[in-house]
Amino acid sequence: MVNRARQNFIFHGNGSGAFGKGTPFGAGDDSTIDVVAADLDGDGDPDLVLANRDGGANTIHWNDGGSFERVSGYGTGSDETRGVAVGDVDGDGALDIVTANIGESNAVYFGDGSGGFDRSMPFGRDDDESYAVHLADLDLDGDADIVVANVRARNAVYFNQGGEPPALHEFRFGCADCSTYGLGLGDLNGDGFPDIVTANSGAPNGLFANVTAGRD
Ligand SMILES: [Ca+2]
Ligand SMILES: [Ca+2]
Ligand SMILES: [Ca+2]
Ligand SMILES: [Ca+2]
Repeated sequence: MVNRARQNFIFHGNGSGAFGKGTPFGAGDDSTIDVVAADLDGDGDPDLVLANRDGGANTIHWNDGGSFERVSGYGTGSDETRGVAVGDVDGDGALDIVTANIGESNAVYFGDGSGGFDRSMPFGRDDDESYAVHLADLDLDGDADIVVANVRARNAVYFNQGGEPPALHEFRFGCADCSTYGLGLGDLNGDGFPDIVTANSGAPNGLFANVTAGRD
């Protein structure tokens, strides 16, 4: 559980639906707004990737036998990240981090598989305020595509065109004056292609059936 301007916690399940007393991690005043658990250094245990707001740098908390005290920063510090996703965007077998930002362009941080993230790539429009990001292979061509939720602008899918770094083809969807703060992806109509659900503020939520996949 991540908290804004308060301590984050891990609640360990006992396997039967109960969760014990939380174990704190991170600084007491972290303004964390999103977290993903994924094994970024390939040592077999999940690490924690945090998006921090209010001027805080984003952080990776490395799993050392259940302790998460070893921390690395990523991002620019002024990106004001609101959402984070993890997946293999460039298809090299190593997990990458994708951030949805409101202070700068969105970005992909390419992992080297052992915990390094030396290469990065901005994407999207400078003036988009992006609040959530998810990855899925929307066109079923074998690579991860990126879905971004925007506030006061249309949302966007970035179809992965391959290459190193990968070329991303932008496809906008949703209404221009809507504010989408959350996304869900899943195959809602059972045709095999992932569909998109948007959580909107001040407007009805949206369901976008995937009919563009495979057309470009
Ligand atoms: Ca790990
Ligand atoms: Ca990768
Ligand atoms: Ca794809
Ligand atoms: Ca579908």
